[in-house]
Amino acid sequence: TTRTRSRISLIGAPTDIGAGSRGASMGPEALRVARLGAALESHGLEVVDRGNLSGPANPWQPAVNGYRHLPEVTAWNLAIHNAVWAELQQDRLPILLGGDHSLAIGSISAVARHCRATGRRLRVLWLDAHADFNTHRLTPSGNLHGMPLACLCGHGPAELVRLGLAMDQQAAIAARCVRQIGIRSVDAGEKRFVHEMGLEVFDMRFIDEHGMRHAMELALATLDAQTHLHVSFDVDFLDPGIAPGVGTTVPGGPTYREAQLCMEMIADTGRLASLDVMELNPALDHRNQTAELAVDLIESLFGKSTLMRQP
Ligand code: B3U
Ligand code: MN
Ligand code: MN
Repeated sequence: TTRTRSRISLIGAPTDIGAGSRGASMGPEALRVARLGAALESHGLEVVDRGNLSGPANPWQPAVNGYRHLPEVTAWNLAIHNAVWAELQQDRLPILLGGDHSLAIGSISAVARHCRATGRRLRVLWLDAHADFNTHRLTPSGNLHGMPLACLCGHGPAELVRLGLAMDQQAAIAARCVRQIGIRSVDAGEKRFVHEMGLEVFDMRFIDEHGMRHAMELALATLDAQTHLHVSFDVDFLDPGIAPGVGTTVPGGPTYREAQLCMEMIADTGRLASLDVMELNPALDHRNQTAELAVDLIESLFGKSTLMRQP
C-alpha cells in the first residue's frame, strides 16, 4: 500500500473573483500567518511554498449571461491548473490556498488529468455547506463559486468545462467520483440537478442521524491502492460558531470534534494526494481564529492525531 505523499507544495491563489463578497483574496496570507507550512513540517513533511499565482484583478461587475467575471475566473483557473499539474508531475502533493471555491475547477481538472495520465482512480471529497452545483440557469447570484462542481462534471461554460480535457472527453470528472459532506444550503433548482446527476451527498441531516463516523465510512468506502484522494475543503463546511471567517456562513455545521474526526478518518486512508483550502475570508475573521482552526484541521488531515494508532 502507498502512503500519503510526504513532499508538499503550497500554492497561493489570492483572489475572490468568483465570490459574492470580497476578502477571500487574503486567504493564502492568513494561512501562512497561522504557520501552515511549519505545522506540516513539524509532522515530518517536506514543505515548499511556491508563493502566490497572479491573475486579473476583481472588477466587481454584475452577471453577464448568468456569470460574474467569467473571463477573469477562467484566467485564474488556467494558472491554477498549470501550477497543480506541475506539482503532481513531480510526485508532490499540492495544497491550493484559496481564494474562493471557483478555483477548484483549476486544481481538480489538473488532478483528473493526472489520474488519466497515470491510470489512477479518483475520489473527490467535497467538504462544504453548499453543493456548488449551480449552472448559469439555476444560479441565484451569478457567482461562479456556486458552480465549480457542476463545471467539473461537464455542466458549465465551455472555457471552464474544457480546461485540461482531451478532445474526446465531455467532463473532467464523473459525478460518481464525488462525495459531498456537510451540505446544508442548496438552492431549489440546484437541488433537483444534484439528484438528477446522482451525486452522493452526506448532508447535515445524515450526519445528525448517523454520525460523522458513519458518513465518512461510507464516503471513504471502496478506495483502493490506486485511488488518488482529493479533498476540496470549503472552510464554510465548519459551523460558523467556530469558523466565522468565511463569506457565506450557514448555521448548523460540523462541530470541532466532528470536523476533527472527518479529517482523521481521511488521514487513516493514506490516500490523500491533493487538497484545496478555500473560502477563508480574513476580512470577516476574528484575530485569524478561522485560519488557525483550518491549520489545526489540516494537521489532522496529515495524521497529527493518529499517534495512538499504528498504521
Ligand atoms: N448557492 C448560492 C450560494 C453559495 C454557493 N457557494 C457559496 N455560496 N459559497 C450561489 O450563489 O450559488
Ligand atoms: Mn464551496
Ligand atoms: Mn460553501
